[in-house]
Amino acid sequence: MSEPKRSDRTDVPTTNGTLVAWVDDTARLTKPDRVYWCDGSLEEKKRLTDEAVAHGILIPLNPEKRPGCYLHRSSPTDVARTEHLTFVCTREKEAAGPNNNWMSPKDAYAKLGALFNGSMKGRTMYVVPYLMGPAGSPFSKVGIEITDSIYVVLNMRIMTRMGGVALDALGDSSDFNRGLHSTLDLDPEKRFICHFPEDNTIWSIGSGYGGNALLGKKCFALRIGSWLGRTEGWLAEHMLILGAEDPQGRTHYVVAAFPSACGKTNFAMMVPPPHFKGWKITTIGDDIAWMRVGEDGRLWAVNPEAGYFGVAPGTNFKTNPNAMKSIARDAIFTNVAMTPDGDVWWEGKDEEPPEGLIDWKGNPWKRDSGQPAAHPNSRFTAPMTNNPILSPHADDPRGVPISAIIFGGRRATTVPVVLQAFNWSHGVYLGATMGSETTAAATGQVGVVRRDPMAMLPFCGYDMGEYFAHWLRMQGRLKNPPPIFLVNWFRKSREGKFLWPGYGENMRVLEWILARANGEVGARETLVGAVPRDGDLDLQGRDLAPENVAASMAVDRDEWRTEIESQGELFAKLDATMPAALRLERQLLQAKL
Ligand code: OXD
Ligand code: MN
Repeated sequence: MSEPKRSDRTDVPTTNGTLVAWVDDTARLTKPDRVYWCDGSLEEKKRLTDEAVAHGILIPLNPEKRPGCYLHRSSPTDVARTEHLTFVCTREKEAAGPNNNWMSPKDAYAKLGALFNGSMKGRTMYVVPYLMGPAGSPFSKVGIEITDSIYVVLNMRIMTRMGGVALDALGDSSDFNRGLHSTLDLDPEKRFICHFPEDNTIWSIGSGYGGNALLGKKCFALRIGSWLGRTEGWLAEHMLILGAEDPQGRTHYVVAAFPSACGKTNFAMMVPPPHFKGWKITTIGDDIAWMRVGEDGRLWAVNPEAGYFGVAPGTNFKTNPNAMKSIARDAIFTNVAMTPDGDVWWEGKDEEPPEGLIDWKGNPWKRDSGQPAAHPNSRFTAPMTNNPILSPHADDPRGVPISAIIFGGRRATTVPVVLQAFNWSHGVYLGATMGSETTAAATGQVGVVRRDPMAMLPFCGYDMGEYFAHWLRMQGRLKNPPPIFLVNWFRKSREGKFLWPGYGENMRVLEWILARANGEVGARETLVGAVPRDGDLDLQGRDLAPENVAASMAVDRDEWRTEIESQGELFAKLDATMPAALRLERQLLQAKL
C-alpha cells in the first residue's frame, strides 16, 4: 500500500481530524501516486489548466475570440446522466422508493469498493473542499469531493465555492458530504453513481459527465439534499430562481422547476420584450434551489451553486443573449464542435454551420452526414459572475423571498401555457403529476412523455410519495404559502408547430403570474385550474396569431380525461406512500371531468 508522500502531508490545509482521516482512508483504498488538496486559487486554476492542456484533456480555444476558454471532448459513451446506473443505497429498500434504483449499502460499498481499490494508481487524487450556498448562510452545506479527474476539479471550481471558504465553514465539524469519484477507465459496464443518504456519502465511478461526476450538483444538492431537506424541514429542488423588477421598482422572486434541457437557463436569464419597458430580470440560479421557511413565515431560497452547467445547442443571441455573454470568457465547453479558427459551434448557434467544423468527437464534420456537429447534450460551464444580469442577491446569505412557484414540462398537447392551482395541495398535485417529453440530458429515448414529478424524478433521493407528503407538510410551516402555477412553453398545433413563441416572450406569462401573486388581476376558473381571461395577458408589441394564442391556452376536456387516466401509472407505482390528499385531488378532477 502506498501512503501519500510526506511532502503532501505537510500541505494538508486543515486540522479537521475526521476529514484528514477520511482522506487518508480513501487514499489507502484508491492508492494514488499523489494526494493534492485544492485551494481554489487563481494560481492553482492556471497550473491545473496547463496540466490538463498538456495531457489533451482540455483544448485551448482562440484567446481572441474566447479568452480563457477551453474545449473538452468526453469519451463518446459518456455524454449524459445515466439514470439506470444511479442508485440510492439505504438500509431499507422502501426508503429509496420505487422511483429510485436501490442497492443495499453493504452490497454497494463492497461492489464499488472493489472497483475503487487501486483505481487511482498512477494518478493524482484531488481533494476538493466545496461549499454549496453562500458563505455564512444558514442554508449552506459543505462537501468534500475526492476525484482523480482534473476536468472535474476545474468544473467544480466554477460550479461551487471551492477551497478555503469551505474548510473555514466546516471548521472541526464532521458534518460534511463525503464524495468519492474516479473515472476508472470510463467503461460503462463499470459505471455506478451510488448515494448513501444515511451516511451523507456519494460514490461515483466510471463517468466524467457533469451530472454523474460533479458531485456537488445532482448528487449532493438534489439527491442527498432532498433527503436532508426532509429530515431538517426544508426543500431541495430542481428549480431556477429569478428576480423580476417591475417598472415601479418592486422586485419579486420566483422559482421554477422544469425537467433537464427544458429551458431553465433561458427562463432564468430572460430578456423581456421591448414592449415591457421598465421590467428587469435578474438571475439567482438556473438549476437548483434550496428553500427554507424564514422567520417571517415566507419561503426563502438560495442557489447552492456558483456557476452554470448549461445545454449549448439552441443557445444563441436571440434565445439567450445573457448566456452567450456568460460564455464569452473563462468557460469550459464539453462536446461542442470547433470552428477552424478555434471558436465553438453547436446546432442552433447561428443559422448556417461554418465551413471546416471539427465535430464533438474530434473528426472533420460533413454537412451531409446526417449527424449533428455538437452532441445534443453538449454543455458549457461558466461562472455565475460572468452573467450580466446576475442578481445582487445571488450571494446573499439570507437568500430571497419567493412570491410564486412554477412547474413546467415539455408537452405538445393538453397543458395550457399557464394554469394557476386553486390552492397549495392542488398545486402540489399539479407538480406531482407533471409530465414531460424526455430530452438528451439523460441517456435513453428522447421525446417520450414520462411523468416527471416536480422535475425531480431523476433527483429525488427518497421515496417520491414521502416527498409529496413533505411538500404538503410545508404548507403548515408557511404563513403565506406562495401560489403555484403550471406552465408549458411547448404546446404544438396539429401541424406540429409551436403555438407559443417562448423565450423572452414568456415575460408575458411571468407578468400575469406576478400580478396573480400580488392579487392584482383576475382569472378564469377552468376545471383544472385558473387561466388568464381574454385580455389579461399583455400580448402587445408582437404579432401573435390570436387563434394560436387561444389554442395554446385551451383546456380541452378530452385531453385532460386522457391525462388524468394516464396518471394512473404514477399513482399505482407510488401506491404505498401516495398521500391521500393527492389521491383526492385526482378523484375530484376525475369527478368534475
Ligand atoms: C443538468 C440536468 O445538468 O438536469 O442540470 O441534467
Ligand atoms: Mn438540471
